Amino acid sequence: MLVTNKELLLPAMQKGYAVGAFNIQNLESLLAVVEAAVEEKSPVIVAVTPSSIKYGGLAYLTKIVRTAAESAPVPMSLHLDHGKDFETVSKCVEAGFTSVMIDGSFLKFEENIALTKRVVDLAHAKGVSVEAELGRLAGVEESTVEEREAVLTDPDSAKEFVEQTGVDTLAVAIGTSHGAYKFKGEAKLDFERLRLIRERVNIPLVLHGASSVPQWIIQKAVKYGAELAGAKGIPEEHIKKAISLGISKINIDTDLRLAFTATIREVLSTKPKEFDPRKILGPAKEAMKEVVKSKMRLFGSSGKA
Ligand code: TD3
Ligand code: ZN
Repeated sequence: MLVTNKELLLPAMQKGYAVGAFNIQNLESLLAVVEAAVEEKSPVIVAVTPSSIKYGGLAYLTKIVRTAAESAPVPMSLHLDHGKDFETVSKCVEAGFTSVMIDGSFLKFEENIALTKRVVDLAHAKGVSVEAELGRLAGVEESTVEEREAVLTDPDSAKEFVEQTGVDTLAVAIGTSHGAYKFKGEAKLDFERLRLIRERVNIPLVLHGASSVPQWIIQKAVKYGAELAGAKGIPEEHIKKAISLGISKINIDTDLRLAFTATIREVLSTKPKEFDPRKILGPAKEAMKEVVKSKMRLFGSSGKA
């Protein structure tokens, strides 16, 4: 069934588990996520970014996700991930998304509040949930430790931001980053900061950039020709700790991409005579599905549908 993020995340916050938001771009990735949720009896968030909308088309993606949700025996939402402006958000609300993120994290505090508030007014009028972001996810290459810390979410500002905007969920920055290269040295998250934010804010909190970049997938990809030297993610124990400290929604994209493309590489190089797309993308979808299922078990959402 099709629901909003708020409906998925309030029970998660109360019971202490997290719901995964998995990015999809095409039919195969959608099937992987939905089949995983059904097999795990897990609630799930299907996430679509503006660049995926550009790739797959808003109408196509909305229709396939809503079609899946309407017949699925588990609750699912269709969520816009990293909506950058009011126009993108309103198009998605209009198209039938049940949840939107407005990412004003690059704006000044007051401007982020103003933009988020406009989105909240629009979305709530249509029964759509809103996620906003305060603080920024620093990149690994371009920033020093000091620069990374400077952009993490300030707990007092988070409280003020939530009160002033009326947003449903808040993405916080505690040291994660997007992509396959999150840390040069040891993975480090600011758990004390998360604890302080949780003390001051009583809506579901969201962790972006949460992929673990499993070494076994990297090794498989490299075995079949990928170049991924230095890829490193968030250890699974850190994810568990973040959930215990109050994270209720966890975004995963990179691990799914890695699993999918490592398997495509494997099939193409072990079966050089194969040219049926279904025989190449099918195994890739299965590999992605296994990763989604393992995330659902890690997050504690398995069996919660
Ligand atoms: O919002 N997202 C997914 C889209 C970002 C582009 O990859 C995330 O926070 C996912 O983070 P990760 O760790 O999977 O890159
Ligand atoms: Zn993100």
